[in-house]
Formats: sequence, C-alpha cells, structure tokens
Amino acid sequence: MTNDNANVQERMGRTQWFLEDRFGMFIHWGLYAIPARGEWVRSVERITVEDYQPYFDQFDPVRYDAAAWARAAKQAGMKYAVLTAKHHDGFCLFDSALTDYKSTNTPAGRDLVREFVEAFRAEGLKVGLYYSLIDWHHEDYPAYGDRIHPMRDNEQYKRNPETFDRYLTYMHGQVRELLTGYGKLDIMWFDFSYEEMMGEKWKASELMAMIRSLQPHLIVDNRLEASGEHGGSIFTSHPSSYAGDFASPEQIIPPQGLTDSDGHSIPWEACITLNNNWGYAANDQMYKSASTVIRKLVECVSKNGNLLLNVGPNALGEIPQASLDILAEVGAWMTSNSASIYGCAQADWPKPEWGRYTQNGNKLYAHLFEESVGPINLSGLAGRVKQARLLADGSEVFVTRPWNTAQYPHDAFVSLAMPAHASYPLPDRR
Ligand code: JFZ
Repeated sequence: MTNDNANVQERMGRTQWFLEDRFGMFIHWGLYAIPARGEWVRSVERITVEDYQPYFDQFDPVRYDAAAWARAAKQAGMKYAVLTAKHHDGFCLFDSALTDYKSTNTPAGRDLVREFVEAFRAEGLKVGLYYSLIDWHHEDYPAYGDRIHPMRDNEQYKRNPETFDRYLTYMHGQVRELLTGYGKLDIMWFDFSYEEMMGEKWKASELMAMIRSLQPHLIVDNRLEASGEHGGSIFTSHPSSYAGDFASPEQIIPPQGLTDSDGHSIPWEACITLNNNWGYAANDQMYKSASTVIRKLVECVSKNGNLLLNVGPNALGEIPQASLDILAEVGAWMTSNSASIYGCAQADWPKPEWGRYTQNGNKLYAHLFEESVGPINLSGLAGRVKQARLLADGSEVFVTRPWNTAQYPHDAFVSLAMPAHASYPLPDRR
C-alpha cells in the first residue's frame, strides 16, 4: 500500500540521500563550552544573563579549525553534520543582523557557521544547522528574566502574547538569514516543542512555507510539532506541512524502529552523545567505546534509521581528544565495512540471535556481535545464499551443511573457522 498524501510523497523525494547516508555528526558548541558543564548550564544553575556575560566577553576559540572537524567527521565515515547555529542560551555562532548576541561581537570576531559550512562542504559532507526555538536571551521570549527553566514558559506566554509575536518575527528572520546567507543547506534541525509551545505557536506553517520556497530540498526534523519520537503528525499517514521530514529520537534507539499508524517506516535519526553531555563537559569521561558506537550505528540501520553522533568542542574550539580517538576507531571499521551501512536498510529477515542484519538489494550483511561456537545459522535462508564473503578482506567463507545441522533444514549455515585442510563436507552450492 502506498501513501498518496503529497506531504509524504515530497518527503520521500527529499529524504532519499538522508536514508542512504545513515551516519552524521552532531556538534553542540557555544558559550557554554567555557563553564564546561554542559549546554543547559545557564538553566540548571539559574545563571542570570548578566552572570553569563563574561563567557561572551571571553569567547575566543583560537584553535577552532573547521577543516579539522570536517576531516574527523569524514574519516569516521560520517556523511553529514549538524552544528548548533543557536542553542537555548540564544548565542549565535553566525553574523546575524538581528542581534548583537553573536560570535562576531566576541573576541572570536568570526562567523563560525560560515567556516563550518564551507569546510564540511569542501570535504564532500552535507551540512545542517540546529536552531533552538527556545531562547533564554531574547527579551520577548517568555523565559526572559525568569531563572530560567523553559518548561514553565507557557504560563508567561499566556500573559503576554504581543511580545511573543516579536520573538517569532526575530526567529523567522534568523531562519531566513541562515537559509539565504550560507548557500545550499541540507538539514534544519529545530529544537524543541513542549506543552502548548508547539506547531502554530511557532507560526510553523508560515515558517515551513518560507523554508520550502527558499530551499525546497532541505529536510527538517519533527520538533516544530513534536519532541523526539513522541507524537506529531509525522506518525500518521497525513502529516501536516510542518510535521518534518524525519523523527528525532534522542538518547534512545527505538526498539522496533519507527513506523506511521499504517505500519510504514518513516525516516528517523537517533541523536546520541559520545559521553553523557551534548555541550562540552570537562568532567564527563563516561565515553562509549568505539565498538558500542559501531553496534549502535548498525542497530539504527537494521531498523531503517540514521545515527547522529554528537561531539562537544571545548572553549578553544577543539573536539575532545577522547572523542577524536573513538571517531578514528569507528572510521577504521567503516573503511572496510561501510558497504553494510551506506544505502542499507532493514533486512527482509528478522534479527538473528547472534547480531543484526542490514541489507542492500540482494546483499544481506550479517553483523556478528558475538563469537560463534560452530557454524553460524542464517535462519530461514536455506537455498537462498549464493555466496558468502567477509566484508573486511573480501575472502569467501563457506556456506555449509555440517553433520550437526541436519535438524535445521530451513537454515543456511556459514562457517568462519574452517581451515583449508579440513575434511569438512564441501561447500553447499545451492
Ligand atoms: C534538546 C536540548 O534541550 C538539548 O540541549 C540538546 O540540544 C538535545 C539534542 O535536544 O533536548 C531535549 C529536547 C526535548 C526533550 C528533552 C531533551 N523532551 O521533550 O523531553
């Protein structure tokens, strides 16, 4: 059954590259890199605008080298990247004409978004920008002056709708700046809606109409209307104009992937931190291992999803060395195994007990997450496997029917541990 809803049809066209590329880099960077206690520090510690000002006056990332970031992403096998052009604290990494609260007015003195898009494009990566709908700095945003938890904003909004309208003009204006001043962008990543602060509260139809007219190929996350994997009309067969092109589960890989109410797969991207923070956090050394990252990437693809893996550069502009080390290891794996990621999707067979499958056309990729004892069973694949090879070195592995598998007539078996001189039965060439 196909869906004839125009929004779904257009989404399929726009997200084609996204569903092939599968792996991207998320970058959370801003003034909060200086206190180095995560990007929510202003809210969590109830820091006033005035007390946050020194970080603006000091922001001078002398080692920011967007080309180095781009090389790290490319070498990790990432195909796109999303940078926080503005996070909740309202600080802009770009030279907006609509505010003074921007990197060009700090000691940095540069448009850091421009350097980012240019460097990543030069490495052949697609570029996206994260833009916070919430703004703890703008005086017409309801949180202004409160110290500061934005989950309480809606109360204030009800009290003062006129000034909130001015914020919306600012917010739409900045999105227009980003879409007109930085060439072709590939992703806009809005963050985030909550309670009644969603959809048309952001004048979302108007905003989306502008986005579609300025950059028709750009894809947008679902957070103008929803948060993460919770709700939103992207999960129906008739998504709204601002439902977004992909769902954005955060810090979780959905157990069954994500489908709409008719059971059709929808594009989704899990965003995941490398340690336990998005923004740089000096004391957070709880890094995931490279093998965990690889397995989580495989898991996403095996459920038709993408992985957007986060790094939080420090106050000097460097991606932490621990993150670079993990990315390099992931990249080494991708060098020989990326054919099982790019262009791949959920397999036609259910998850095997020893790992996961990904699939691209008639190629089935078997990702072994554990060592095998004896032959590896490919459930239900008897007679369906023409040849099996190792991705890492291209060598053929035996598809066998050893003596101890006779009671599993519907399964094919692969043996990785068969010495050349072994007196095993000859490979089963069905
Ligand atoms: C948001 C941001 O607040 C966070 O700083 C980071 O940028 C992340 C990628 O996105 O985090 C959220 C957004 C929504 C919810 C929780 C965390 N939510 O709706 O529960």
